[in-house]
Amino acid sequence: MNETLVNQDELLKEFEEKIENEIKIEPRDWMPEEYRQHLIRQISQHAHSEVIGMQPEGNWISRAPSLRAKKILLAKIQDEGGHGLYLYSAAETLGVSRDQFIQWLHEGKAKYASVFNYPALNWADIGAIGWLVDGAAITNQVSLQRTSYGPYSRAMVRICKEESFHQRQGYEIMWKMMEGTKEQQQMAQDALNRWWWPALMMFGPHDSDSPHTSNAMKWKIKRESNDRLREKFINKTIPQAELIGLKVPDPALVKIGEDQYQHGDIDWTEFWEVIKGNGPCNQQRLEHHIKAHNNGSWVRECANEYHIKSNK
Ligand code: BYC
Repeated sequence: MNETLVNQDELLKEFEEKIENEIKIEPRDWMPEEYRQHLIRQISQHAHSEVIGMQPEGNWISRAPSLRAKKILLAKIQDEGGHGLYLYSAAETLGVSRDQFIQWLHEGKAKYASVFNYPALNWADIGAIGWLVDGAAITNQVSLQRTSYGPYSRAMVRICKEESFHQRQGYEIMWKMMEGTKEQQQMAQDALNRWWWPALMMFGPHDSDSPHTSNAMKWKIKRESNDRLREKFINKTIPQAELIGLKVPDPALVKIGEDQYQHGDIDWTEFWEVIKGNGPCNQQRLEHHIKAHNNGSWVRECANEYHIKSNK
């Protein structure tokens, strides 16, 4: 038998044993090309989501209702930028440069979470984003802390610590509004009505329609499926809504056990349309990112120049 083939078989066996035994795969370890490509796609999309996700909230920094609220929102958005950096760094260990990732984003070849293509219309939306969008993200990310690729897993551990604060600040905004005037209560309910379904869509299509789940579970990149995570999120969020007097906008929702719910149909046509670029804010989000990236070119040039000079 051909010597390289034998060697490939041995390397694959070693890789599979590591996965089986919960040993992390590290950047210099041998890995199947499909595993590497899978990670490049998922981690870079995750990084793009963090950075594009700064836009709907960034829009409200200058209009926050108090200095306290402004400081909290600023810190949260800054954290999201940091999450993007951890994730781009993790993705770069797979042999693709940051410039390439950004280029794929700008060319529309890389995705980012569909939820960020919806507008943040008023202050209650900032509450709903923190509570629901960060709440959905953390449900997924807690599970991803056990992902098989070392740099991704370590980035997730750091991100989760910050994300739980984000979820709480969003819930606090909703809670305060529910203690306020009738109008404020209506704003909070309206924000929940608009963000509930896009938040459920963050977990991706049903398992039966998810082309990547099978490999992701086999290689332990994902530790729980899209539907399982969505279920977990729903089960913990509905009691939180009820506690402050909000009603989840799902007429088909059924309680099937202690903190266990079955949800109504998700509008998958809307999901795929948003992913294809036809959501309310897709064009705006991408154009803004391109503009900000181009405006920042002088910073990158200066940093490179400094780096070259300081290494001479
Ligand atoms: N949005 O086979 P599937 C944050 C795509 S930011 C867009 O199930 P997979 C925050 C999917 O990519 C944190 N696209 O895929 C920041 C695939 O298309 P491609 C956000 C989606 O990868 C600022 C196709 O549909 N979290 O917290 O097994 C402010 C088939 O899907 C979506 C992450 O990014 C979607 N929702 O599972 C506030 C989590 N869903 O790639 C908050 C990291 C599916 O073949 N990512 N697609 O062209 C993941 O965990 C997984 O990639 C997903 C999808 C669960 C999203």
